[in-house]
Amino acid sequence: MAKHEDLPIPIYDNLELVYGGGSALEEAQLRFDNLKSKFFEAFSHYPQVFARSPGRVNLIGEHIDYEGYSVLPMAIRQDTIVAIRKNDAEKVLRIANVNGEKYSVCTYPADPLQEIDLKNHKWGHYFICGYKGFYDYAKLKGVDVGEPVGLDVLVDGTVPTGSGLSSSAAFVCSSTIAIMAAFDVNFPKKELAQVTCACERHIGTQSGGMDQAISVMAKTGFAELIDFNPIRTTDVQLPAGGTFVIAHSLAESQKAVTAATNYNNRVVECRLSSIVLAIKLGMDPKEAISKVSTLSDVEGLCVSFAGIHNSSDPVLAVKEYLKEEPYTAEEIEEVVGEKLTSFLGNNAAYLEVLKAAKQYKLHQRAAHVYSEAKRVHAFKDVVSSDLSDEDKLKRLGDLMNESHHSCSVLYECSCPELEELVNVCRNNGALGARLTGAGWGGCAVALVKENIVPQFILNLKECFYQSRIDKGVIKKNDLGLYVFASKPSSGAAIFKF
Ligand code: NG1
Ligand code: MG
Repeated sequence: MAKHEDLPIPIYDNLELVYGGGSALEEAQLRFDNLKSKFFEAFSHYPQVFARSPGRVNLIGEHIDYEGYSVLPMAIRQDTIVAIRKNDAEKVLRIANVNGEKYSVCTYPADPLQEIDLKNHKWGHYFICGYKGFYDYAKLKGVDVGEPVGLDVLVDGTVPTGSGLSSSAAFVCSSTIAIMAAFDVNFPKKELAQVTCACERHIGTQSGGMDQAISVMAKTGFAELIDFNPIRTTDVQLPAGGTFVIAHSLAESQKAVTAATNYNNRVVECRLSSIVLAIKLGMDPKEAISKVSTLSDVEGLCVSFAGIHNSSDPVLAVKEYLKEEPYTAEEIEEVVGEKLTSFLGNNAAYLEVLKAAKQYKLHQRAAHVYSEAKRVHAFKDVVSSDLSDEDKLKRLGDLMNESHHSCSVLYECSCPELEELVNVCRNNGALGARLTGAGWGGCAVALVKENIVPQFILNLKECFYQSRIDKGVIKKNDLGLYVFASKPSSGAAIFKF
């Protein structure tokens, strides 16, 4: 039997298999009906096909996907649906949103080679990421999709934006898959995960592949351990009696806009720490620059380090060889024997980071990555151990707390609102709580015993959200959008009715 990740995206003629039954199904039906009629209003014809792809919550393994390490997310029920139709009349891409007040129509030429205007951020840019990705990939596979044509597109997203739940990946993946379906082609899931990861980088963030992988490959009822290079998934059945509650800190993190000082800055710091560490562990500087790009590339070298220290633990190598005080650019250049701009300069996003950065915290970032990578495997091991469910949940909670501490102190990707929220979760009975996604705002995820979930959510409302409702930050009626329990949901799908 073909493996799940080798299969193409499923094509359905009804909503049940994705949205289940009851009120969730009714809600989905309303969304699709609304998409259809608004599509007709906007473009005077009906959509040809729909694609949906979900957001995700990362349970553990933060900021390590781009360093080549495994992560453990699950898909959530909130998703992005893209309705699409080819339009031969004009070579224009028209991208509209059901929430037209917040997201006005974006138009682009039907040109797969167009560059995205990063200085002028628009929500429609994410569709263009998928558009470019589709054409790149079709070319790579030798699939003839003919001359570019116009596309009419209408988007409906329910993943809260800037919240660490991967609204961006849900949008990029559903766009790529919708375009693919409009051209009547379909590719294996694991290849699509790769394509969508690469094409989302057109938006400027030098991200790893976690979000797209889970959005494309998720299965109902399971979290997934995702390995990279090549992308593989392993189903993880979470212990009974525990529920993940997602809660928004109400600080929005606009990653595409703050990339140079936040997300991409950390990517560069990791790159630099991997090169410096490799050199300290005996690699020739020229070789290190050309061969080492992630901290996982260096892990093997720690085996020779083991000869002296009787341990191949990369965390110990970091302690031994990377000083705790931040490095200046000059200090790194002295170790490497080359200017930072000369070996990172071919990447425009990296250059922006170098311009903005005053110093580089190599020790702290590497210590986070190596310890977080271990926690992911510890999490998986606990799940498959023969401990009681009760003990498993307790251990998983501890690992989540340790992960948060590392993100907050070593990686410095938390913020005051997230710190407050994580503490409120723990003080109200969560077994563990941590920021999820890139951080600097967005959501926390808490592991909570199933039987206390309703009370837990009420307590969060009282202790964290009420003061913000009083100040008018959010509306009382919208609370359900900001704090909710989530079960592992299914991955991307195509609908043809
Ligand atoms: P969010 O913040 O959910 O977009 C980002 C990256 C991931 C991963 C996490 C941190 C993108 C598309 N995704 O997720 O690849 O690095 O941060 O673990 O930038
Ligand atoms: Mg994102």
